[in-house]
Amino acid sequence: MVRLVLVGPPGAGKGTQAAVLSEQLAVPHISTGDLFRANIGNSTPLGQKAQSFMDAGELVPDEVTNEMVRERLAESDAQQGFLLDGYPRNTAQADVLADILAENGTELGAVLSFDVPEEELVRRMLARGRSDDTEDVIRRRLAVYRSETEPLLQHYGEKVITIDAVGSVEEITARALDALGA
Ligand code: B4P
Repeated sequence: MVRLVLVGPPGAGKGTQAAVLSEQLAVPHISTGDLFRANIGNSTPLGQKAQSFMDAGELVPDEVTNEMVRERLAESDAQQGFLLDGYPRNTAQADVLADILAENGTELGAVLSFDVPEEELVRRMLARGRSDDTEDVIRRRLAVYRSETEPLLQHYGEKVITIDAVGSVEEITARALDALGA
């Protein structure tokens, strides 16, 4: 069963690849960034909590994020596997995810790490132009990635599969599927 996490700096193309890979692997694509943006769009209490953190390039507090993911993973479509995009983003979230999975008698299969040089990340995000893609906020998100998220690669150790995520979308999908043996 596919239980996969995508890790990478902001703008690395996690969301882009997750959309394709979830179809190819026939598992739901669960993106915490997309879930937050949908809540913001619908002006829910959760969206109101998340917005100021996202606008500043900071992580949304763990208790908000973890609860949202716990509820999403309890839905029926996630019982046959999942592809998590942008979660966990720090080791505390990774511990909660391990607990959620252990409660269901399962564990993560693999962690796909996206490797992209910083200047390419900044170029992609400035071209995308989302509301949190201004130069100052991008720099903050990159700093938060280095301090909070990158340590996950050490934390997950042998589960990590690193792919070169520079190239066309199709090339990167092929590398990811190849690395996963799919
Ligand atoms: P996310 O929504 O996760 O976004 P991201 O890291 O910026 O982007 P991603 O890597 O998915 O890149 P994409 O495919 O879009 O996070 C946004 C915010 O939400 C965070 O800053 C945080 O505040 C909050 N958040 C989310 N999860 C959280 C958590 N677990 N805990 C706390 N807070 C959380 O690609 C980027 C651009 O590159 C696109 O324009 C794309 O078209 C382009 N692109 C993709 N592949 C390309 C390629 N091969 N070549 C050229 N361009 C490419």
